[in-house]
Amino acid sequence: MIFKLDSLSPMFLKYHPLLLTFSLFVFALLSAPSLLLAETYTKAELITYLVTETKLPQAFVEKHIQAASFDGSLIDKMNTPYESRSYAEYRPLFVNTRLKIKAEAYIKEHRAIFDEAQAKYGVAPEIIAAILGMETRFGANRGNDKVLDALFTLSSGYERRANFFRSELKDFLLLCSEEDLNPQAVLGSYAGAFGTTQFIPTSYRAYAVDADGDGKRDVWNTPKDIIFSVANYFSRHKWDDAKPVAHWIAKPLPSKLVKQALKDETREWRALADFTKVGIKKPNSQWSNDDQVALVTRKTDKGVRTLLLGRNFHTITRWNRSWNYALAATELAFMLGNDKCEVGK
Ligand SMILES: [Ca+2]
Repeated sequence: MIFKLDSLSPMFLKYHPLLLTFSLFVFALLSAPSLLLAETYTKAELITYLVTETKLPQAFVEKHIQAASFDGSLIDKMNTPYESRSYAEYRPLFVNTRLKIKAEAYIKEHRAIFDEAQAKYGVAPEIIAAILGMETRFGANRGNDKVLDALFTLSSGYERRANFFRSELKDFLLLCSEEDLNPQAVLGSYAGAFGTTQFIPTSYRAYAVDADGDGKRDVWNTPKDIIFSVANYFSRHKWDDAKPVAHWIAKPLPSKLVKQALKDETREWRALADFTKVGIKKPNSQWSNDDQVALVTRKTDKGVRTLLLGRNFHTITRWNRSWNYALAATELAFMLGNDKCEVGK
């Protein structure tokens, strides 16, 4: 259900919209006749673009794009995501006993698969289960919007990210062709994510795994494909089971290094030892002096607090860029018994 972003760099996001529009305009001039000012194209132009980019048969692209409907309510949903809530509001949606019980049952039911995935990819069952629980409650809530309509709508009417979603639409048609799916029949979230894993098309094409070897990467109903696909994604984004994720710390003493680190947020990583030298205490024995860490401050219901982040936190934000999401996933994994995921109070 939750929107993922893994193909745009943070720098891209920092561009001012005007600058972005301008650079797209320049790019459009340089690469004419392809269309780039997304909000202005017609279905016919979109079909031409998609046929050129995908090399799929014109008839296939035309049939499905002509059937795609624009749904303005999806754009409203994009503009009010769960992730923009405060952590105090967001946390209880996922860090709760109900989801913990579901996750424990899911791990128990698929214990052998989880163990195999951990041996192969080095990703613990608790973090995979936390992700699947948060995404879809283990497949119970995979979304009821047509992915085709969602991606068509966002690629033509969600100005801020239109080009991103048009590229996802391209990959969606490709994956439907590759996996022999009817594009008009695939349901998912309002942001075009689908399956128990809620992959967007580019992530599916890059990271989904056919773990049971039946020739299909079934992220909807095959537990082994689902669990291995998440494990593969985390492994490819450098998850390390041996390392902690994040921990609340006492407000650090002001120092040049801390000021710089907070200014950089996660853009520069430093050894924990650099911070312990200026008075920051190691949260617990899960952390080592040579861990690569970053500091962030966040507004919480307990005021502005400082969070020590490890590289694993960054890995979760590659799955979903929301820090609310990443912190809740970490807390849920801790509730499931993964001591590396302790974030403190
Ligand atoms: Ca399979």
